[in-house]
Amino acid sequence: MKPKIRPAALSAMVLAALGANARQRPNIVFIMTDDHTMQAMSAYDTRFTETPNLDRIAADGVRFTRSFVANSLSGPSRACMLTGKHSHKNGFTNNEHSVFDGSQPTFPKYLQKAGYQTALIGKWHLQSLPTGFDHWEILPGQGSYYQPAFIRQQGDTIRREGYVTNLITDLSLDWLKNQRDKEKPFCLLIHHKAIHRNWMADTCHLALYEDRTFELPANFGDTYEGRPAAEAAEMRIDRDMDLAYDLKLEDQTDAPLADLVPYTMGRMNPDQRRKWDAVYGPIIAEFDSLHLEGKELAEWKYQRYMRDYLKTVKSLDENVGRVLDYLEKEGLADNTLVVYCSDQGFYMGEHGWFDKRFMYEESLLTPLVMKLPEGMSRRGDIDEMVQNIDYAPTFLELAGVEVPEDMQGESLVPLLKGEKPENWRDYVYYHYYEYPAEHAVKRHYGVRTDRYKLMHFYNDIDRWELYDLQTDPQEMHNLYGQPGMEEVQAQMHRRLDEALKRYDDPLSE
Ligand SMILES: [Ca+2]
Repeated sequence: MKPKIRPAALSAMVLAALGANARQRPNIVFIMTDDHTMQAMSAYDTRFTETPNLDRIAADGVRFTRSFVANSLSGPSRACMLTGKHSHKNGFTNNEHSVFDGSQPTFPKYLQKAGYQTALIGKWHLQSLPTGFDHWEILPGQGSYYQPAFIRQQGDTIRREGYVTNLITDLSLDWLKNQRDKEKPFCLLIHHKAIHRNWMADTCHLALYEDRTFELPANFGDTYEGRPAAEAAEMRIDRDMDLAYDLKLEDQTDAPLADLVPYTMGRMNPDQRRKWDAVYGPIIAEFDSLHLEGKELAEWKYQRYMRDYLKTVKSLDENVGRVLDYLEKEGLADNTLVVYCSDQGFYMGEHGWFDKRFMYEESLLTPLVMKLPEGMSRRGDIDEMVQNIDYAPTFLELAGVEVPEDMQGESLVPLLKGEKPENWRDYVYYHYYEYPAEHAVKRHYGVRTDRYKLMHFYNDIDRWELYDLQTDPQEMHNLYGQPGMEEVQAQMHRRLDEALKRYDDPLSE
């Protein structure tokens, strides 16, 4: 005989259970920026700038000291995060030709199915439109710093007045305050356009750092000996950084990328333009009077690059602070996981470069700090090797959703609870595909262990590189094939073979 429960009582019980559940499950605020590197975040590196708000997240929570990406490029990195899978599995290998297959499972879809409300504001950069979100508003492609266009869920594209980092934050706060269903746990992705090239600051930060001179990295004058793929890359500050487009010297009309200037500077309104000219007018005049060449020109460009980049970071830091303040004020902070990361690291003059793509440390690493919800006791540094394919399984486990077998990342929840898991991964696997393309970084893959890194550049080149990160952290000395390295080299090859098989990369066939 079936137990007799009156329908009204039953629904009250179900609602009570759901309500309790909804209160317990933590919210997720996943803040990501573009091309923000550890060297420019004071929780990691205090040489160049202060990022007090980003550092608040780490101070109240955890800082990952060895946080890596699987493919150091915008779209591919985002696809790895959404799916918890390496590029060859999620299909988005490069920005030039890939289109994200939005019908595949992603963490927002799993969370949505589990009763979370999901939203995405800002940069998306995956060619197809977002799926798995209750609400979204995205920048087309890379987006613009001033008066950016946004594609809205209802299908139209509108141009919003203002500076992109402020606007993405305004829209995110508006969703939190006015649009979400407050009965449900939520997962909000705040994905910024900043600090992507061409590093245009908000008008209130234009004068920052103009009196600062930044120390050059020790390997700024790298000559790429023993590293032909590094030599072939076109991302040198002295040769490839564009005076007009990158450094905003608008009178340099014969610079290679000068024709792009109207698409960036041309978007400013008269008030923004006036403030801009007040700062950059004298800089242009100074440059024209100096007639710099060679080393002096390279170093002048480096200083301009550093200043513009760091000004753009400042606005980002302040806007992240607004979100943290809101969560605290509304009593949401205690039960919310706040994640801050970038889609990859970036070169700040190391090897003479800007940009990313390579498996060398500066762009293989990415900042990752988290403020933890109630019940997670870990604080301080987490030194285990983690990767951006780990975010999806982490969010799922936190939400009480079973992590699907085919996700390749590892949930970070045990680390966040303060456990010391045995058998944590002892290498990360990396694979970069976008070649031939801008910046001419050749295709390569490899593994990085605690101490060593093995990389293979392929396609129109066949070269191996091996580094001892303990004795050569700047990766200047390729030890591949060097006497005395036989054992390490053989060991690293075994590791790489194991990684290719483990992650089922077609290269393993
Ligand atoms: Ca990026």
